[in-house]
Amino acid sequence: MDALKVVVFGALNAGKTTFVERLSGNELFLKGEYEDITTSFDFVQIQQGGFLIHLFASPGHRRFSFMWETLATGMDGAILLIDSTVGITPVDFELIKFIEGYDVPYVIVANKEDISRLDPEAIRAELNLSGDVPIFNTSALNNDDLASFMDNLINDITGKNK
Ligand SMILES: Nc1nc2c(ncn2[C@@H]2O[C@H](COP(=O)(O)OP(=O)(O)OP(=O)(O)O)[C@@H](O)[C@H]2O)c(=O)[nH]1
Ligand SMILES: [Mg+2]
Repeated sequence: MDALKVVVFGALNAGKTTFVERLSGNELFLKGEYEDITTSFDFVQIQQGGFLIHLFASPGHRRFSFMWETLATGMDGAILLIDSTVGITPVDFELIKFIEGYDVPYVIVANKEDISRLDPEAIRAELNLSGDVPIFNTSALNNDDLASFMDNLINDITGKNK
């Protein structure tokens, strides 16, 4: 089975660990946290769309941003999680720039829509994203279909969305 590497990025507390946990059925191979803050990274493998996906979640704390590059090495696609309760922050701008430097498909997921919801087109305008970057709203806690975002990303990676 072909393997793909996908990395979830996002600001502190955006819900990255929750997202990968729920997507994988709550069974992370590695959960790198101390007192609920990710201090290393999370890792799990899932099978989807005929691929074995090596799924990583980065630490959100700015102090650990030196690890982004290590995690991004060899990635085939990325997910940027935005905390809808906070809105778009400077770290999101930085992460977009960082991810775009890798020239891989990525999707934006505005999380915690159960508390507040950001308009996808307002996100697109604020982050100055082209029309082909998919932007979704979700709640990692409540949505049982997080796999659909991964499907969308897999299709972008494999060119099926084209
Ligand atoms: N209401 C709500 N809470 C959420 C959602 N997703 C995550 N949370 C909560 O937000 C908090 C942070 O979640 P984490 O998954 O640890 O966030 P993270 O992005 O991995 O945090 P760091 O890795 O430390 O940056 C936890 O209390 C989660 O339960 C959501 O969709 N809705
Ligand atoms: Mg985390």
